[in-house]
Amino acid sequence: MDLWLTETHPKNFSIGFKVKETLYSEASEFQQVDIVDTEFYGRMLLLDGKVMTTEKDEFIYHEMISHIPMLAHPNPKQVLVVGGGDGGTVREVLKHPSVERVVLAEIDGLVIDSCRKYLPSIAGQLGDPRVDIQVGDGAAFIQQHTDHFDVILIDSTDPVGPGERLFNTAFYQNVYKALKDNGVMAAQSESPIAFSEEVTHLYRILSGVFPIVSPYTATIPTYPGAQWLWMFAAKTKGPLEGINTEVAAELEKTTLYYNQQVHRAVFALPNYARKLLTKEGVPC
Ligand code: SPD
Repeated sequence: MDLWLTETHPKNFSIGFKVKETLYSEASEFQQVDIVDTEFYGRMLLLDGKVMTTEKDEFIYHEMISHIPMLAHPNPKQVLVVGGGDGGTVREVLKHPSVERVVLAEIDGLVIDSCRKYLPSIAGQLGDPRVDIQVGDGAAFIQQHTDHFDVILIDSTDPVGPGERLFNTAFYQNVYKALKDNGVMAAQSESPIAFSEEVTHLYRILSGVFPIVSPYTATIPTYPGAQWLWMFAAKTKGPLEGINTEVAAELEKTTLYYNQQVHRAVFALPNYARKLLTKEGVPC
């Protein structure tokens, strides 16, 4: 009998995957954690039944959330990843030669442990000596730091469950405070088609905290709505001012999605997405 996994969306649509095998299924203190092997997308991590990452398309999300902000910083040494327990963002951050330390602040230790065991191509760099894993509330961790990080990456779940606490003004005020003066950040910011209200909400919050906010986009086939956004935010410099082209040129020899042409293109947003990035936010 064929076994299909269905992710349902509150707006009454769903995405389906034919399953080969369930590899891991446990309820943690925070959420249901599943890792399944699927016919087309390979192994995937689901939290509370929502797809977080898959072996086949994870490179798009992880390269986008990390390289765009990392290359906008002249010399990123101290990096914080909030969420991101699957390790994909950390793996990409470690490709930058200036990085001395990456803190991974993930609330759910079960996510880290299960990904290390069942998703080694994604989580395989979590044992790197530059990685400092802090299992706990990322919001509380950020609150304890001032003028400390060069780059902060918010690799959260959707704004429900444990991820909800990462979508409010107080949290981003603390992100601002935890960044050094030339610090930059990027946050996963949902889909302009499937999560239009959330996009407007996050853009308003960030614009109230940071002088520079630049959303950018790519397509993630396994996420609801497929077209996805991240928001770059900085204290002093736009995302395309002073890109570290030497590092970018080295990086693009190995990346699967990132290259310098893509880098310039991702800030071009379609009109329906631009309309969400106003005070009122006008969903299509
Ligand atoms: N709807 C899925 C949103 C997931 C965003 N975070 C993914 C984590 C991958 N490291």
